[in-house]
Amino acid sequence: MGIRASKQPKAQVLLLGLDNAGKSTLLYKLKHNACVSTVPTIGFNVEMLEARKNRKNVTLTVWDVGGQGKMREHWKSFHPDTAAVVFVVDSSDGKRLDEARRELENTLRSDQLWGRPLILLANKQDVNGALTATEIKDKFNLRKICSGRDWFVQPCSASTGFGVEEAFRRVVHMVKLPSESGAMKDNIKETVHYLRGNSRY
Ligand SMILES: Nc1nc2c(ncn2[C@@H]2O[C@H](COP(=O)(O)OP(=O)(O)OP(=O)(O)O)[C@@H](O)[C@H]2O)c(=O)[nH]1
Ligand SMILES: [Mg+2]
Repeated sequence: MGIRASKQPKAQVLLLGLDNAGKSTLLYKLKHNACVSTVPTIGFNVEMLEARKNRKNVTLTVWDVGGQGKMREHWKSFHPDTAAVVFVVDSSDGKRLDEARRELENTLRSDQLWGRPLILLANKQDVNGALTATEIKDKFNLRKICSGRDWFVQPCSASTGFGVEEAFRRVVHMVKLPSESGAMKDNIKETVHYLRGNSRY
């Protein structure tokens, strides 16, 4: 079983967004199909999720990195080997949309993320008055800032589960596997070791 699992294609997905956007809630909804109560992430969470792509089993390693200001300087440590970026936005917090857009723009400028697909999640759609996915797409000027890469905007609620399966299916569909995009390191232990050795948290 271990041998078969290690041969399975793997890809790394980076989950980013401002603090309080709902990244960790989403990660645990995907992993356990449960609404887990979270605390702000200092450092990162990581989970491996199984999926089917091109009639094969694949493993997605999803890195959920804390979004507080002091954590954002560490986001770039996670760029190498990322096959897809999922950026989570709190659609109910219109006051922080500009801040979220700026952070997304900074992230997409990274050479290490060149050509990687972006899935933007318009989260917290269960909150009354939340901006729609289309409104967020327009405010972020996604068509412009994502030129040269595949992108998609998915409305969802990590709390209720609305749109979460669709979001995951979209990530699986858009992510390029190492066999499609060149060799990528996929050893989780090595990556954790690298991150611990290169960060201050
Ligand atoms: N109403 C509603 N609340 C949500 C949703 N997703 C997350 N939350 C709440 O938003 C708060 C922050 O969620 P987290 O998942 O911890 O946010 P985060 O993006 O991981 O935040 P950091 O770890 O600080 O970067 C929690 O109180 C969640 O319960 C959602 O879809 N709807
Ligand atoms: Mg978190």
